[in-house]
Amino acid sequence: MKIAIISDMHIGYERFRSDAYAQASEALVSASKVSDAIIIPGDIFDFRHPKPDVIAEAMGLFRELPVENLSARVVEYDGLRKTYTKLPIIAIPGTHERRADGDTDPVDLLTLAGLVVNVNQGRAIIEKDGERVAIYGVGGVAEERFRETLNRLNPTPLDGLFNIFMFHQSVYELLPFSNDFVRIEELPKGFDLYVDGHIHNKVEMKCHGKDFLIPGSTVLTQLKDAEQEGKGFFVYDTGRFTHSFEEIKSRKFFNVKLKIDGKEPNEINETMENEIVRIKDLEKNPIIRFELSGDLKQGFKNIDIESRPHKDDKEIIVEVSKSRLNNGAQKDVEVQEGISNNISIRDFGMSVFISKLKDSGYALSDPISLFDILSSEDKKENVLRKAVDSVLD
Ligand SMILES: [Mn+2]
Repeated sequence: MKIAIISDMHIGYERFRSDAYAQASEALVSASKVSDAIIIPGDIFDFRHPKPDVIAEAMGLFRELPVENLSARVVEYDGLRKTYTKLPIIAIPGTHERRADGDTDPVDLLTLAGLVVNVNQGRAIIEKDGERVAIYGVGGVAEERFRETLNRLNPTPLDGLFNIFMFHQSVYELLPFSNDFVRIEELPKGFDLYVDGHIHNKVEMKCHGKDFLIPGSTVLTQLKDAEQEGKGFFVYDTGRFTHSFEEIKSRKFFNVKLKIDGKEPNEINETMENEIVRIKDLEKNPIIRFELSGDLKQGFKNIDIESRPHKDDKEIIVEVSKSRLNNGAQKDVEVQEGISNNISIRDFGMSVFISKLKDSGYALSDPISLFDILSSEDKKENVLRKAVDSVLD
């Protein structure tokens, strides 16, 4: 059986809304043409409370998929919710969709609409031509709860069929930052394939001697080195135990590191302009991030470096990071370390937030929701009101 693995589509992602939609669509449509089933390890949506137009966008994508080639069928289901389709599109909620236990998350909505099968804390068996594949899923939970969740659920493979374990967490080997992150050897044994979401770049590793695959997001979200790779999805062949990566058309990202030692702002501005022109020759509509480091020439200020060079050109997106400049912007060693450890700013901020909460002896059942509320771009008074509500909840 050929199984496509598509992850972290982040439909509704505000910064690159049309990219998120177009690239999710391309991945789903291409996957449905070349595979017998599709599995999705989380973050279909960018929010746990997507607006109706975002839900409609996602529903439209699944509703209009060319499913004729998706020839496997769901033949058994044992999970938290009912299921309303036999089509082999199997998903779990990710951290962006996670809600309190028992509450309806957006993946439940897609499930109710008969568009996907939610295997959060449960299992589906799909079948094609007599071959059976079992997919056991654990939706994203707060990192510090993942071990206890595994202990409680005790996922075990079934005899005589191909078993996939699908989850949505950080793993310590990739982000050696918090002991809350599960280690690969702690994942349940005996499965034939391990599939993880959450991490937004492509990863191919081994777990208990079997393939451990993370396809990465289909949309750019983090503007860091690893996201310069092409986006896409895996297709795993359960008969041959092999996989391939199918690239999709995606807006390309260029992370340009500039050492600016002893230069004046004018020279740097000119260098950035030239670089933008060079990249535009290579790639239409690029996203370019300049990462500046070092010291400016004595007597000059960081503020005179253009924050948005080439700003009249609406086809490109340019971001200038000055946080590694030595003078001017205040350096925060911890943040620098977090970034160089290849953790997303959001994950890093969240770990700091959770460790500060712990230090203060404040036990919250769902610190991640509070973090998301506090870091949302809503009006300040709304943020405060929601934060207070959530703490008193
Ligand atoms: Mn994600």
